Amino acid sequence: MYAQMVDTGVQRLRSTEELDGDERHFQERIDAGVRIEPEDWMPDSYRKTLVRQISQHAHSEIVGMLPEGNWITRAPSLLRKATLLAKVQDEGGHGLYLYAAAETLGVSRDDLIDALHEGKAKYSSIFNYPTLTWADIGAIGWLVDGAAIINQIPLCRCSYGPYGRAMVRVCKEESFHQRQGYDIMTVLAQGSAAQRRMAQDALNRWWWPAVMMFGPPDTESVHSAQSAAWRIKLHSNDELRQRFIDQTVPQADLLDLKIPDPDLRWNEARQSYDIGAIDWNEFHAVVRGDGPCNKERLAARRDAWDRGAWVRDAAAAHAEKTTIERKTGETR
Ligand code: BYC
Repeated sequence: MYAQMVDTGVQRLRSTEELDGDERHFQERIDAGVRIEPEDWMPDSYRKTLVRQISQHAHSEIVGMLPEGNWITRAPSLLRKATLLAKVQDEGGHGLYLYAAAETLGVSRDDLIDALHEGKAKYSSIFNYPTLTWADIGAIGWLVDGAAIINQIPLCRCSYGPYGRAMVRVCKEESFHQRQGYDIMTVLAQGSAAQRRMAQDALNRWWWPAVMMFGPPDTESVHSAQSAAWRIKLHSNDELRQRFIDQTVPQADLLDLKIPDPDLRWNEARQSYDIGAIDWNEFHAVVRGDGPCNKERLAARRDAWDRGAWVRDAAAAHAEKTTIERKTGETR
């Protein structure tokens, strides 16, 4: 089973009329568009749902540093290297805002990170694919950050204050990331025949995983109904996926690259693109841990954690020393 590893306690969606007391008052506040803040009363299942989603999101940001980090030493110019370094650093920052937002719900960052390292927590399927060429860095910025923006702009207006506020800054940075990716693709697409082939190959490999990033189809999305009622989700997985496709196909046309889907067609009646069948078996396999790079990604995260132990120890010792100095007025 690929879903509900975390039991959020939601059995079925109940209407406002079926709720009473605190729960009813809570739902009425949500329905009125009032933001929920950490000190407000909230149902335990709302808290658990947010911890699940925000921590998965945080893990995705820091695991997402790995495929791109792989190219920092091999970026083709100093400018590209500096830009990629800044982007990867931004993703680390996004992870930090999100872990901090999760902590406002009463969980500890150490516990969340342990769950990631023990393979109990999910992170986005997209980061289990390899970055084989420089064009993959362009494709990630263009497609993956492009998809992230479409998913995250509505989250800026979600019902939980700290999550929504974190998303405002994240989205601004993601739009810079998307542009740097599209710029890499533009240069390659206008370059030599070998560079054009490289750009097309990256699009071929990243297109379907990016389409899958939005999660299972609405008919199989176990959390959507309750998360929509709580205004954690403002649009369904399929709605956002369609928005991504409609936005991205013209961008591929502009690059004169071909989306790897023989069934892709403009649907005049719907004013949207129709696409071919998505291979959900591949999605489920990647989420289960059987993607091309799942093991490598977790091993890299555990290794980074172990090798960073001295930094955490030094920071803790420094904090302890300055607290004592502040209390006693003595310099040690
Ligand atoms: N990969 O009922 P559903 C980034 C799981 S960071 C893995 O629809 P929900 C970036 C889902 O967790 C991108 N698992 O769930 C970073 C659930 O399993 P559990 C990350 C997935 O939560 C660096 C089950 O499938 N963005 O962009 O209502 C560099 C059923 O799904 C995936 C976020 O995290 C997936 N793709 O909706 C560049 C955004 N999809 O928990 C870029 C915040 C679904 O029951 N998250 N699952 O075990 C969300 O918006 C929602 O959580 C989702 C899923 C739309 C992803």
